[in-house]
Amino acid sequence: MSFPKGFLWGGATAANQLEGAWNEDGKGVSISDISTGGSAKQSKRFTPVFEEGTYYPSHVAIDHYHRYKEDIKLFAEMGFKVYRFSINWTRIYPTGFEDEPNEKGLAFYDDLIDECNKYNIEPLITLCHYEIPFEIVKKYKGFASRETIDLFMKYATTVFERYKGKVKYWLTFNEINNGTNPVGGPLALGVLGDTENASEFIHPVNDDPEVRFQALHHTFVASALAVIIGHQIDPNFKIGCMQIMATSYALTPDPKDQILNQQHNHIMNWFCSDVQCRGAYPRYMNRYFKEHNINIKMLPGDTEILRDGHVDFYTCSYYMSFCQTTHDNREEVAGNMMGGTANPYLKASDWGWQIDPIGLRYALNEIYDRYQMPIMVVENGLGAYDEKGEDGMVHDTYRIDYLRQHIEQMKEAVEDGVDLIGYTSWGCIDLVSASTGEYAKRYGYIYVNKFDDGSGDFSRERKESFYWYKKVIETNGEDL
Ligand code: BGP
Repeated sequence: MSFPKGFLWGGATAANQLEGAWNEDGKGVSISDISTGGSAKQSKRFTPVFEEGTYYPSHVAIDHYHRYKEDIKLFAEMGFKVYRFSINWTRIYPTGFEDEPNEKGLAFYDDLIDECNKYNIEPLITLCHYEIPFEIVKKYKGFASRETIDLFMKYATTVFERYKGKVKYWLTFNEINNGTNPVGGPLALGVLGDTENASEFIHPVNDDPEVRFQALHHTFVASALAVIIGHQIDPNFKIGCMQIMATSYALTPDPKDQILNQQHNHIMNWFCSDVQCRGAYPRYMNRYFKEHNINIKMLPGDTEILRDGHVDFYTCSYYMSFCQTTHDNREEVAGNMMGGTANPYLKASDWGWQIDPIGLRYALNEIYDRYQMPIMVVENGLGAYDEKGEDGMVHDTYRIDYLRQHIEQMKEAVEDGVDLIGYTSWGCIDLVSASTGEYAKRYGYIYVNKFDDGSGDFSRERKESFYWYKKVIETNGEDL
């Protein structure tokens, strides 16, 4: 039982969570730039206008913009075969509306990609990782307006043209299915809710399902057009979708729980990938739209675009699982912008995310049965408080345990016959958390000396997990 030869081992990040330099070299403001850090374990706070004296950790993040060479070198030392990162749309088109791209923004990614290629690290680029230009959000509510498709395509075409021949793997939208829920919609799709009541949540929630699902439709069309045009620009491009996969179980054998769970899975785990992998809306959405009074406006030609623009491979994040129940005695748990009922058989992380390695094997089997496409797990990991030991090193054995158990289950899935082609664990270097906006929730193999009170010199240090992951990659997952 082993991973296939050439398996793509690596790590994943997102521009808005590690680059910093949020307004340097012509960069514009993205939807992620307008949030402060929250307090640990809570959500970050949305600020519709920048507040004097307020600390926004993501604005400096881990200063990767100026330290990328050191970071890529460390990734190479671990033996990375692939590095997943995002291009920040607002470095290329600062407001989204410019006619010409910002050369300085492109120059940064030229250098970053060259640096990866220097070490034979395959770049895997996310086109939009919660980084919609804020001007597009203000003017159009992001993808709620059809106009945003063209703005996105202008950006996607620019980077495809620039990096043809140099980059093979692309993902269109990070965790697109986060748009199905009111809390995730703003970040994933730019559909901000009422900004006047914006103090409590990551972003003002959008609880109008019609707006969200219309925005999702536009995002599907944009994603499919990117696949079509990307393949025209470089036939060797492999362009994938990216979903949050959170395995969901019925809490009890009560058939009512089973049906509820099936319905939850349809909307949360399958709807977006069914459209993106199969190239058409799934039949169960007709009823859902009818019952929720949702009328999706589609233009002639959209059906063909979705059909022709199905993705080449499936990718997902996987951190946790949930249960669903119709019964009252449930204990609610929260995850990354989602929620569900607690599973009594599982333990949770410090942030309450329920840890479920077997749920990953289960999910990979389900995904592969459904699409028969190559799969990559492009996010997975344990957010934890790290403390340095007496020897000055972080001994993150808890992180190693989490990762080992998940990799073991991926191995099982490969043995089950799943075509798993790669694994990029999340936050391979410590960075700013998406849900809390803080440094305290760390995921990395590499410790970054930067803290939520603003102190720290950004220096990088190898954790115990660094050496462990190096060995995992060296042995292609044999020595865990
Ligand atoms: C995913 C996001 C990432 C990342 C990760 C961990 O949903 O794609 O951007 O942040 O979750 O989440 P958090 O940072 O909230 O712990």
